[in-house]
Amino acid sequence: MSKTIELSPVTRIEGHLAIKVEVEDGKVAKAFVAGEMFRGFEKILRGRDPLDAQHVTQRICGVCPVEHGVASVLAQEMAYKLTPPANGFLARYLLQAANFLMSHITHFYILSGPDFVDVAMIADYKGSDPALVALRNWVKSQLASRTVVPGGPFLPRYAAKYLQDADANFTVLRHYLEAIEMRTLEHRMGAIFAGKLPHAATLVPGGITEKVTALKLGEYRAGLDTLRDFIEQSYLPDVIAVAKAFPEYFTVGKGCGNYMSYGVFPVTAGSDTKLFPSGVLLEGKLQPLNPDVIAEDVGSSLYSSGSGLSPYAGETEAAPDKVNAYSWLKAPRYNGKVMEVGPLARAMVGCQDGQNAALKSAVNALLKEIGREAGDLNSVLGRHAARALECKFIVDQCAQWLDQATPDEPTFTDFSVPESGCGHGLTEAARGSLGHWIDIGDSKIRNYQCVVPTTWNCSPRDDRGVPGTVEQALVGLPIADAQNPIEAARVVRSFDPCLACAVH
Ligand code: NFE
Ligand code: MG
Repeated sequence: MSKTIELSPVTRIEGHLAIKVEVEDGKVAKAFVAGEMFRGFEKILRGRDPLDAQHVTQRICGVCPVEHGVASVLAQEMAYKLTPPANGFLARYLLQAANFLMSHITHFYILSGPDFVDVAMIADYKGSDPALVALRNWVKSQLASRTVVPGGPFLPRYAAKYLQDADANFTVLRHYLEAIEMRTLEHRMGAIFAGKLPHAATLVPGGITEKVTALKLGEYRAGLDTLRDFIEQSYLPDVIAVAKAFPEYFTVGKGCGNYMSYGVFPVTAGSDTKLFPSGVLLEGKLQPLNPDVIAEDVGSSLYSSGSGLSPYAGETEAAPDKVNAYSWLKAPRYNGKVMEVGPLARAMVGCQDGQNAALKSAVNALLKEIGREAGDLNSVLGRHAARALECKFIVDQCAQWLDQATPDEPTFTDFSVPESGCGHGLTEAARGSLGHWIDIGDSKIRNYQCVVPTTWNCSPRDDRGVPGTVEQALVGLPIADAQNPIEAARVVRSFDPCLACAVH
């Protein structure tokens, strides 16, 4: 007998995501993933001064504003034929890196962690760690309260198998609390070059308006040392502990199997050699990225026109009553193919021969430690592992950029906005490939289109009826108890969706 399960909104992600799965014989037979909100940033931008774009688009999201700002200034630099000086590039990389680290650590501990950790066990904590004692007392007071959600944000929760060992749970819960402090630190480090965060005030085409001084570089370096310790001594070991405790999550949540990375984090200022290289892995074969074959379908999306258009020609006309459409996300495709983007995609592309040999050996070493094989990476826990490993590589790269920066040298190149021109800015955000496309006429924005990581991953069916990668990852998933569909929540959260971004 078939049964339909609807989750709306899915919690512990960003934004308004609904999933609907049809379960037959205990397994998902069909899945629909929908963004439930229209925002209209692409319409807001039309007719505005191009220099508004990096500020307006950062308001798409409070989680990855920096990456939207970076994508925007890259698009404008292409349109203005402009290259930043070395310090401008390096300060931007350090800012974007701080944002990646903030996003990944928050995702594992705050958003996904409670799917695996037995948070209720804290009520039985008998140790003397002051932070855990305070957490225990607070959870108990919440449980006794009649006026708020009992135990929130930890409880109520799905009945499921969580980490069994009490000490393992207490360890991860202690790190959950530390992760909140790391998040503050990462924002402070980013703000050294952003002026403030979220929403960097300093990003401009041609570089960055904040100065690079010895004091700023030293402050960033001090924060980096704390973060490196947390990543090496807490984050990676905790991901490994979860991976060993839930081996079944290396066999579910398989996405479409095609991976894309626009490439991010040049190893020196302006270099084409990137820590996470660009490329498209299509049916197991690596191809160079060709931005010209990116297009968006709207057959299943709540938009009225412009299916299959390149972003330069893209349109954003809302059609809330459109028949047979079910999502406010468009369906981006690469040469007509569904792509997975994000940390796993960056690892898959980066591990191909000729890309990043150090990343490949680190991925293999991690797989060996967990007792898994390369074929297991396309899974829920493969995504978590890729995210954690990526943090270690980013921290080490940051230390190199700090060495490369020259205090008090210029951070931006002056320019004027041309009367007409167009450009695209392709970068990677924490959740995957992010592109902004700008078309300028009469010195105003004629068209502005964003194609965003979660739009790729959470896309609805395209014009050929092919489901998006999260929809594909849900199909075949065993769901033991329709009242407690934690399996589906774990699959969806492994992609770290941000629906505010996806619908923009
Ligand atoms: Ni709103 Fe974002 C990231 C971007 S995801 S978080 O990372 O771009 O679609
Ligand atoms: Mg768009």
